[in-house]
Amino acid sequence: MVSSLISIDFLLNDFKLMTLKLTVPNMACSACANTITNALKAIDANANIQADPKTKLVSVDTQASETAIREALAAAGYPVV
Ligand SMILES: [Cu+2]
Repeated sequence: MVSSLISIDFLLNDFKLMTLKLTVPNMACSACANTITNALKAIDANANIQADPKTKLVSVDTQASETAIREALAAAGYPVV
């Protein structure tokens, strides 16, 4: 039936994971990395986050939009360049 096909397509799109790799120069130590991780978990509790103060890279597997992730980081004091 057409209606069930549409709802399945909607579900697949809704749960699509995206991997973001972002550079966050203000991340100086592991406490910064924890703050970043918590800020992103508040947006997407199921996100898989790796924040490395040495490389300044934050890798996020998330269903949230890149805009939402960037806004959360900026609000936490860690803007993305
Ligand atoms: Cu720090």
